[in-house]
Amino acid sequence: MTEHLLKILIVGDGNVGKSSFVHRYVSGQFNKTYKMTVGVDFSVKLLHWSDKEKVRLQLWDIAGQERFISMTRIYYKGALGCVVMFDVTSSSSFSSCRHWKEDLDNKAMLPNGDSIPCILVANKCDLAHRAVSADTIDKFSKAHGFITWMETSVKDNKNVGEATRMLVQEILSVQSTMDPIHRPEVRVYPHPDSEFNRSSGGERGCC
Ligand SMILES: Nc1nc2c(ncn2[C@@H]2O[C@H](COP(=O)(O)OP(=O)(O)O)[C@@H](O)[C@H]2O)c(=O)[nH]1
Ligand SMILES: [Mg+2]
Repeated sequence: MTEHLLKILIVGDGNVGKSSFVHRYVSGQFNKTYKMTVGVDFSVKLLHWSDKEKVRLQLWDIAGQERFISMTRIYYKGALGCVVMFDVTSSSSFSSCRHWKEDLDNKAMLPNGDSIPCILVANKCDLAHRAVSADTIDKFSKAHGFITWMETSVKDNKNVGEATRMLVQEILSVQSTMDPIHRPEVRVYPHPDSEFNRSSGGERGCC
């Protein structure tokens, strides 16, 4: 059994739904009350990807507030994929995606120097008031090198798993084309801390 350890970043302006997205993906729940992320939050989820592969996702939920942006270089280190998120009812959060993608491409790259796979996520599609058209998002996504874009509603649990799956698929496909010495965190299972993994309860209810 091969186990891939993938660090994935979730970036975007504050209030677009990043923490809710991670919470929904990892625990299946949605909370209406807003709790600002300070700095970075970190979650793990184990996926049984195939008969031969497990994927351990590390999800780094990075605060969108300006005052934390200078710290992102440290957080981006070793990331193999990214979700750039905006709120479809907020045109300013969409405009910021250009900045988030540029910032990402400047600070995070694959061991071979390529930019890391990145998906553009248009969240809160359950809300009636859309500030950005699908056509505009589509053009932006293609022009800025995203693997694709997807509408999500964390509230209604729409496309949360699908968006993540698509990103993981792309990461694994990029990894498989890379020289083995450039593949950062691929381990053979079982490995020495497998006992520890078996007893850590938080990640069991996965997939
Ligand atoms: N209507 C709606 N509200 C959402 C959705 N996702 C998140 N929210 C709400 O948006 C607010 C900000 O969410 P949060 O996850 O804290 O955003 P973050 O600052 O990007 O981490 C919270 O009140 C959430 O309940 C969604 O898909 N639809
Ligand atoms: Mg947050």
